[in-house]
Amino acid sequence: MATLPVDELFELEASALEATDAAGELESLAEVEREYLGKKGSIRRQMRRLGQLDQSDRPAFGKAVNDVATRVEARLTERRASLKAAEREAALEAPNFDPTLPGITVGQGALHPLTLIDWRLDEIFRSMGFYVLDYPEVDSEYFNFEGLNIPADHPARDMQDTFWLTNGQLLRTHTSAGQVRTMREFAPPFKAIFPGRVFRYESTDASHDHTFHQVEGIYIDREVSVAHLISSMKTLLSEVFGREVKVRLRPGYFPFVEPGFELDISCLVCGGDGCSVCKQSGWVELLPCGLIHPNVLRAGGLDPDEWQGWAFGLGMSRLVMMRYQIEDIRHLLGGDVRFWSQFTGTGLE
Ligand code: FA5
Repeated sequence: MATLPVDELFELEASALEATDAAGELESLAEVEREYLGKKGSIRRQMRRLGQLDQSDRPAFGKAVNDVATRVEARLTERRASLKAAEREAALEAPNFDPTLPGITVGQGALHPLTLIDWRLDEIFRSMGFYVLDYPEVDSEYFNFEGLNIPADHPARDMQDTFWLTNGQLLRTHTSAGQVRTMREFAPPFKAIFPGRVFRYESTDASHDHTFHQVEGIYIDREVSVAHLISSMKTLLSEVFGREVKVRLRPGYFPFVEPGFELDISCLVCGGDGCSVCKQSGWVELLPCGLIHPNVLRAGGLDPDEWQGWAFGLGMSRLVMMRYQIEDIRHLLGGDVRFWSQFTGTGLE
């Protein structure tokens, strides 16, 4: 070891330790670290001397350099901790720190009213034995129209102006696009709902948006009845509102149901007196429904002589408006957090 050039190494260690102890701030400490232990620092540079040593002396010298680096590193870490502690202490003692000031409050999040109603509907329908399903927003012409007994030249296509994609697919105009899919997926008898966003290429007003939410419901069994359909719809509404609500039933035309109905709700924004939501009529179209057309059952792979079904297409956005007395549908997807932070709860109470 006597032959090794360790004197300079130990001198370096002494000066590194001294500089470490002398550093009065974290910044100057970082400078010391760079100077001695950085890639080009003076301790690391000692390694370059290995090449000038006898082969037999190299391991011992290499170890000595590493030991020095470890000791200096340890002292730097110690010093860094004590400088940080001193910094904290100083900040607490500084005259501009007032520990009695209230902290920064973390705002409480809120669920969107659509989510509240969506969760509530899921709960109601699950309790009645329905599956809750999810189908794609981008769908084919077949599932959105053809399979629902609406061929290309059918005037009913104009009832729902469509956003077409360049690849021939479309943004579904209604959740009914899931009907044929469900029939192909599940063996009857079954009951299912599928909530989701739908899109229509139309201008907006207080009760119409181009993007809105519906919930489709479908029930397939050997025998189903209009009476059961209507009573299920009334149960659904009284569960959501927690009381009986005034509804009216009218005949409605949809190519995929026969007979078809329109179930309207007495407008809860104006109490039935007339407003911009109900177009001064006192009634809001909410829940079209009917018995599934035999052609749709066939498209779903079911024999209409053996199976029957009912379906409904609930305007969920409008239901939310009625439930919370929202006077313009465009608030729902307007993106203003102040709007939905007014709603509280989980929808399940
Ligand atoms: C349909 O979409 C049918 N698929 C419903 C259906 C399903 C009928 C199953 C029979 C059997 P309609 O276009 O009327 O129907 O829309 C259904 C509901 O969605 C309406 O009653 C209304 O509440 C809501 N709705 C329709 N257009 C809009 C819109 N632009 N903005 C907000 N809600 C709308």
